[in-house]
Amino acid sequence: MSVSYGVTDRVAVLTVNNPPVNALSLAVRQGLSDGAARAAADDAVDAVVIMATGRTFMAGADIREFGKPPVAPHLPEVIDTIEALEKPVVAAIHGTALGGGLEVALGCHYRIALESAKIGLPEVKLGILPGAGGTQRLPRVGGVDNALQAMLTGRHIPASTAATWGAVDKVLSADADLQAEAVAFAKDRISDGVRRTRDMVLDGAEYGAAFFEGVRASIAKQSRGYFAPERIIRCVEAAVSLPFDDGMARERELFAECQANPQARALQHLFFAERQVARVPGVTKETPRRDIRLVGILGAGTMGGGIALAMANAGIAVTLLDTGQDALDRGLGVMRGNWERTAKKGRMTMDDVDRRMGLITPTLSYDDLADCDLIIEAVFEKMDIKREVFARLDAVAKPGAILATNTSYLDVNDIAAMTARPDDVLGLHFFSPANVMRLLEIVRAEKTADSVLATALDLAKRIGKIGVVSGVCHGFIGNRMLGPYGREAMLAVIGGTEPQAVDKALFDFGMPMGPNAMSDMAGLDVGYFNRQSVGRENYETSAYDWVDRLVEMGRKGQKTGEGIYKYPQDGRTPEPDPVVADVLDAEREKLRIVAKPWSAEQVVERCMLALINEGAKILGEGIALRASDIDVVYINGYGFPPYRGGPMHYADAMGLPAVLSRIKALAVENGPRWWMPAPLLERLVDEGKSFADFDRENA
Ligand code: T1G
Repeated sequence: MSVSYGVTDRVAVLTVNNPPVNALSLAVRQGLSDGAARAAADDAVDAVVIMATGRTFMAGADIREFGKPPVAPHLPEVIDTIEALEKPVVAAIHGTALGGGLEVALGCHYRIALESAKIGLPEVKLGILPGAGGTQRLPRVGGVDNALQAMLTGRHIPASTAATWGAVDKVLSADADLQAEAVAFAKDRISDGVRRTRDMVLDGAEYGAAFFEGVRASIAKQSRGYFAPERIIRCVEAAVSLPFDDGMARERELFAECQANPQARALQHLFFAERQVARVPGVTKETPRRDIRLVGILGAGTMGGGIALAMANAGIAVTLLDTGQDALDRGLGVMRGNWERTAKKGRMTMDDVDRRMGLITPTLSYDDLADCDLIIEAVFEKMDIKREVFARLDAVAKPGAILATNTSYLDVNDIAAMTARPDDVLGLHFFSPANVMRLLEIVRAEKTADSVLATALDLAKRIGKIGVVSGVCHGFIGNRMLGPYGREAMLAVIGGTEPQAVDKALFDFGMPMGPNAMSDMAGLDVGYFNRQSVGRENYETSAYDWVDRLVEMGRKGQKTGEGIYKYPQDGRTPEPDPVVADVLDAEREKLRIVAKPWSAEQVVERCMLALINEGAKILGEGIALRASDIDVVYINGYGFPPYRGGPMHYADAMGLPAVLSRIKALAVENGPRWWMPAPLLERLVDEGKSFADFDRENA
């Protein structure tokens, strides 16, 4: 039974039961519609409560129904039925009332919530907008500004905040008996009668064109390239200027526009992709997990400090080891400074800062790691240093302790072999800043035990990260794909395209910044040493020799104030530098290259096809479990525009036959060395399949 009907003290209680999140499936919509009609006709009923069992009030429409023909009763009509009741209807909210779930609550005449509850309209994250009256009702009960912020960010709003808005009428203690409170509240409303949101008049006078232009300007940066935010604003413009039913009609038009846009499919693909990553062969609910109470971190520098921040933010105690007191003090100072800045923004208190600092125990001695359940090394990226560190860790760590390397590239099997416990070793590749970036590549070595992997997957969730499992190869998933992408960008430059033109092409595609600016930010010397370690025969020297010249001139990027760009303004804003143009001219002369700038389309095509082809190789080699995992890596670790779904979804949207045909053409134009099509790509095209098909068949 998706919606039960019971009567308590002349109050009908409609209870939704559709685990895991009480999504508004067809059965739930039908149950709510029938329950409302039954309550209307029931003479033993004077008021109605709508609530849900399990962990949350309805968390929205059933996303799994998207893409299928909609089936009546449609949610807007169900909500209209509820709102039209002549008996007061109270929504009793716990957990997260999101999307269509909140829209049901807004169609009720009153709303009460546990203080632990949250409300939200996160449809924008799915490339759509609230399509069951949320854009018309939330502005009416919660205020236009609040409603716009809620819908444009998709954030979850605590019940206490929603109450200040007027969107929630009463907030109960987290341990209150929600049903009993709701029944009592509903009885008290009988004398008040119904209060229909649709009848609330919005004074549009203060929300004129200038107001909405200000809203558009305020979101321009974070909504760059997105389709739905503009449509949400237009819905609210309708809410303040049209009668309710006309506003609803406008909402329906704009909802349909969003649903028809490829961004909706891309973002809905991403929603499920980010939940698929936790499905890993050999890991089930029954797989034993190890208790992680105390984490040891080697290295108090940028990475080690960031990882320590991430752990302490999740309430996990840390023993932070470095080789020198100065390094330790510096690291602790950076951590305290980070938290104090957060406190200054009002997102935590100074007591929180002290509590978090209290979780960090600095030390200079390996012996102090003896009680750690997990030890993560974030020391210099040199294999001989890693080997020495792991040999020492193996000697001090307790039995059953997990030993993890934060290496970005190096062979985790090789590192594990330095210990007598290879089954307790894996890679935990954090992305800098480690306390901010959501992606965590969990590198499964040949001997990594299932329990170790299961523990790492749970830990990722516990510290608010998305843990994607990778096999062992040079650069794992993300950095391995970054190679060909960067190669093509650098070939565009040496080929005659200005660095800023290359960067603009990819920025306009939706990347957060271009590869030249990104290289300057990471430090040109990082790539320089990496190329030195792999050897000239193993990379496209013509793409990088000009960059190496810059490094040898001491131009290492932002950290030296100049690299591919110069940074005279503020050390961060890139400006073209004629010195670099001269270096490029000299290199072109050496290579006998006649400068011929690439168009923006050529830059995007070659960088994307290189990315996709490498991704297909990674997938075909079993380094990545799914194409959608690769999408999750690239969106959460490298800023690939979410509204394009990730490189592999983007390839599916282009069509793999077209992708393969262009890669073959590039192989003819540029030689096969870098443009050999991935075998999996050729196989899928032969079989008429997509990367999504591959995932479905290998789920
Ligand atoms: N529909 C279908 N399945 C859903 C779902 C949904 N709305 N939300 C979650 N699931 C599944 C999810 O795939 C996973 O499945 C399981 O539930 C647990 O989710 C008309 C059109 C509610 C905050 O965008 O934000 O309403 O992997 O791992 O971390 O205007 O789920 O176990 O098989 O995320 O505790 C708007 C989306 C829809 C909310 C819980 N609503 N969900 O987080 O668990 S559009 C949303 C979430 C809409 C209306 C429009 C989160 C959560 P599996 P989980 P969680």
